[in-house]
This record gives sequence, structure tokens and C-alpha cells, in this order.
Amino acid sequence: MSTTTQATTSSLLTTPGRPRALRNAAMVRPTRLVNEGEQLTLLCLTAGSPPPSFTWTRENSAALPGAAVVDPVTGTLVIGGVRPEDDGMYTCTADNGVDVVTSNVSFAVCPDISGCSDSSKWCPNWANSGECENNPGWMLPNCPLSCGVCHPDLPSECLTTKRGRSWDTWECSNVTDVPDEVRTELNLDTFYQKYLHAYGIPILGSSILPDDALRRCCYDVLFMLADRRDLRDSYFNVYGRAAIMAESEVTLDVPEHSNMDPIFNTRARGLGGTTSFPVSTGAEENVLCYQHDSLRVEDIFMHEFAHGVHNMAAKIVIPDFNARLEAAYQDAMANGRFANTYAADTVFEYWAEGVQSYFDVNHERDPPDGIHNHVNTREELMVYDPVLYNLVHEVFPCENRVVKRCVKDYDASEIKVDCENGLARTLIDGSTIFN
Ligand SMILES: [Ca+2]
Ligand SMILES: [Ca+2]
Ligand SMILES: [Zn+2]
Repeated sequence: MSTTTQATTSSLLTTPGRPRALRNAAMVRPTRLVNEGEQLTLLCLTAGSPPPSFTWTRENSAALPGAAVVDPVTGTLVIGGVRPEDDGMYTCTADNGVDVVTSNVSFAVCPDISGCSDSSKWCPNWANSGECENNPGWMLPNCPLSCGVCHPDLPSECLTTKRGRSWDTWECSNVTDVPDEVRTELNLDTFYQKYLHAYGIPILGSSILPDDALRRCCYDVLFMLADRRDLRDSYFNVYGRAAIMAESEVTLDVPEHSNMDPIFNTRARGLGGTTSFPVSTGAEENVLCYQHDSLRVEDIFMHEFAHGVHNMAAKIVIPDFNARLEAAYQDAMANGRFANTYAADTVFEYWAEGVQSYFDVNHERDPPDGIHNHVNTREELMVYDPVLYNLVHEVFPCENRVVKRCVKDYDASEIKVDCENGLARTLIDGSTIFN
């Protein structure tokens, strides 16, 4: 799944009588392609006694990026805000005075291409057949991305390894094994043994996850990506997926999250997807509304998936979305809105809490209790913070009403799809999911 290399000093590893030897592997998860501006984490996995010290170097003796920081204890190298020129091969060296081991990792950086787009989905095909040279008068202005006008050095994988358009179909009822072609294309760990899909976006769980938890997750993804084709295409295109942890599983059991700080095992029952770790997660006890769930009062997966829609779709597809959201957040903070709530924590939580209220699945506390306030409905959000409401509405223009996970009245539910000017292209009948 990633570009690990084995330690180059295997003879040392088998020499008897030595202190426990080092072994060492450098890796970047979950893919060797990273997007410009994102934080990149390179791991230097090792074990040994005494504990080693770590050194990172680059090929051709190039200097480490200015934004690179190495954790002296774990050896992890973090580059905050990676730039295209930071790409290439990096070498981790671990030395504990007994052994010295090295391993390499390389990655490519996809530049931000949001300011350069093709006007037709056929542009890549036309470019491949030589049309940029044969017909430049039309091609260069209409297919600037595929013709390499704006990014002549664009690594081809930045275009060709993406998945493309989402599907017009879904299967949210009949849970199956993970299809081989999906497992291969998304490099899915064998932890995942159960599968549904919403518009081709995999909905995943382990063998012990109840099927109904996967169905509810699939309904949520179907629901939250119904409103705009461009947004679900984007979530699909960056290999987006959703997963539900069984009640007995924890955050680090999710393969994409297995290298996170273990504190997330007790702190989180779901995380939003990002383009680096493109899985949005939730938990069985919450999606199925178990009585003993400590977070039962609110829909955690919808909160987390709102992060995923933001990170993997809205900010990529909608012009100036992040700048406008940030401005709304700053204005809210300056005017005391969401004081003493989680929405005030960061612009990301401001967004996700706003989405929860828009879909009437937030918790309500009045006075605010440090996490929530009185705003927990669409109507209240519209009155309390109209700018945030408008941003949420821009992403969810169909104004669909979700079936609440504790009410489960799917029979009477419909999901409008692809709404422009309030007019839906089609409808999804909610009763087809739980039958
Ligand atoms: Ca909330
Ligand atoms: Ca309220
Ligand atoms: Zn959040």
C-alpha cells in the first residue's frame, strides 16, 4: 500500500548475542501522492534497544524542506504545507550505537490544480490522441489542464490515478464481501470485510460489524452527497470512502487511522475524511442509536461526514469556499456567536456543527454547555447565523430532510437529487434501503 523498503542491514539483524537489533522502514500513508499545501507525515518505523536516534536526509544531499520537523523520539518527519519541489526520495537513518539501519521513502506532490480545469470530461482522451498539437486553437483554451497549459510538469498520476466520476447507482441494502476490483483500486486493508456503496463510494466495515450499521452509513452518504453531482464526483475522485467501527473496535483499528495517536481510541468515535486519509468514520453504537451510547444525543457520523464533504469535495470544487467559510467563522467569533460551544473551536467544527443543525441532528443545550447551544435546527441556524446557513445551503441545496437514526421512518422518506433552482433531477426512495 505504500512505498516501504526493507532495512538494508539484514546481516546485523540476525547476528546472535547482540542487543535487540533495530529494524527500520520508512513510509508515507496512505498513498505516495500528496496534495500541495497539505501536511505530509513520513514514518520511520523501528524497534530496538537502546532506543535509536533518527536522521532524515534527501537524495542528492538536498536540504530538508524548511517546514520539516523531526520528532526525536519516534523519528516521524512532518512537513507542514508540502510544496511541489519537496517531492522525491527521503532516507531515514536510525542509529542506536549498536546498529545503523536506513530505509527510503518517496512521494510525489500534486500541485493545486483547482485554478485550471478542462471544460469537457473528454479532454484527457482528446489530449492523449494528440488534439492539443493538432487543434490548439480550440484545445488549449478549452482543455488547459489536459494539454498541460497551466502545469506543464504535472505528474501524470495527479490526473490519471484519480477515480473520475461517481456512479449513478448505489447498493445500500445487500451487504457483500468487498469486491476484488474495489479492494485493489483503493488498496483496502483486509480489515474491511463488508461492503455497500453509495454512488460507487465504498461503505466499509469489518467482519464483526452488524449489517444494519453499514446500511445506515450508506443511507447517510447517499443522503449527504445527493444534492450536487460535482461534490459527489469529487469525494469519489479522491478515493473517498466511509467506514463504521464496530462497538468493540477503536479508531486505530481503522487501517487508514492506524498510525494516529492512541488517544483517539478513547477520545473519538468517528473522524472526518481528508484527501490524505480519505475515510470518514462513525461507530456502530451511534449509527444504530444504542441506548447506552454516551454520544446518543447527536448524530456523530453525519458530523464527521460533513468534515469529509468539506475537505474532499466543497473546498476542491466550489470557488472560494474555504475563504468564504473562514470569513464567516471569523465574523461569528468576533460577534460572539457560538460562544462556549464546540463550533467556536475551529473553522472546521464551525462547519460540521452547522451541517448537523441544518439537518436537525445536533444536540441542544440552553444555556450553552461548552459543546452545544440552543441552535440545533435548520430554522434556528438560518436565523442565528445566516452566512453559515447560506454556505451549508450551497452544499446541500435540495433541502432534504434526513431520516433520524433513532426514528428510522424510512418508508415515508425521499431524497431529492441534483437540485438546481430548487428543482430535483430525481428522487431516491428511502424505503428501498431498509426493507
Ligand atoms: Ca454537535
Ligand atoms: Ca433549538
Ligand atoms: Zn468535528
